[in-house]
Amino acid sequence: MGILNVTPDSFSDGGHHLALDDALRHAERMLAEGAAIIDVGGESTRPGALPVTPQQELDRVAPVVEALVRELDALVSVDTSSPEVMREAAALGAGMLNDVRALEREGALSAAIGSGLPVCLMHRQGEPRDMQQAPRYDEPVEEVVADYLGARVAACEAAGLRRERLLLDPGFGFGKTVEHNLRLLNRMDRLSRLELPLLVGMSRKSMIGKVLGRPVEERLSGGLALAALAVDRGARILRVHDVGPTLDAVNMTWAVLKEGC
Ligand code: 9MG
Repeated sequence: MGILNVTPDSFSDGGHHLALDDALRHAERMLAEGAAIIDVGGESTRPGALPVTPQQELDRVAPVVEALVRELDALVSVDTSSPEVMREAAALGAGMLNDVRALEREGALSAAIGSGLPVCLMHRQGEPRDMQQAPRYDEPVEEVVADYLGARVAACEAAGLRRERLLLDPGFGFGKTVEHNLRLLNRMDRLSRLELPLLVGMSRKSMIGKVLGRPVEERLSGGLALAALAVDRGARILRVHDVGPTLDAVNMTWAVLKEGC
C-alpha cells in the first residue's frame, strides 16, 4: 500500500503532492514499483497535527480519488474517520476505507456499512494533537489487541459489518512510546489470533528515528528491517512511502519463509 498524503503538513512529504497532477504522477510511480493499493489521506495524523473539517478533507481528497480511479484504474484506499468522506469516497469508486479511529466517530460505523467497502480498523491512544505526550499502558499488547481491537471487531459485527470486510492494524506510533511499538511488533503473533488480515504502517516513523538516530529522510533501511519483521509476524499489507525497496524486502522475506513451511 503506497502512501499518498494530500495534506499541507504531512510529516514526510508535506505539501509535495497537493497539486492533482503531482499526486497522480506520484501514485503512478508507486503503482509501477508494485503497489497494489494507494492510500489517500487528507487529514494529517502525525503527532501534534490539528483536526480538519470534513469539508476541508473532502476538498483535498475527492479530486484525487476520482482521478486515481478514472485515469489509473487504481485500487484506492481512503484514510479517513469522517462519515461524510467515507460516503463520498465510496461514490467516487474507492475500494477500501482506512480509519485510524476504528469507526469510533459518530456516524462512521453506519457510513462504513453503507459503503460496502472493506475497512481497516486501527488502534490508537488519544488524538494526533496530544497522543505522544505521555502514552501509558499497563500491558500494551493485550490492551491494543484483545481489549481494543477485539472489542471494535465485536462492535462492528454487532452493528452488521461482517468480519470478512475487516482488517486490523495495531497503529504503530499512535499513542505509543518506542518501547511500546517494539514490543507490539515482537508480539504481533497475538494479533493474528483475531484471524483477520493485518495491515501495518511503520514507514519513516519516529520509532526508526529514535532507535537509529536518523532524520526522516534517512529512515529507509530501518523501515525495510521493520517491514521484513512485520511480514514474518503475520502482516499482509504494509503501508509505506518507499514501495519498490519495500517490495524487494518483502519478496526476500517470503522466499525465506516459504522454505520453512
Ligand atoms: C493514516 N495512517 C498513518 N499511519 C498509519 C498506520 O500505521 N496505519 C494505518 N492503517 N493508517 C495510518
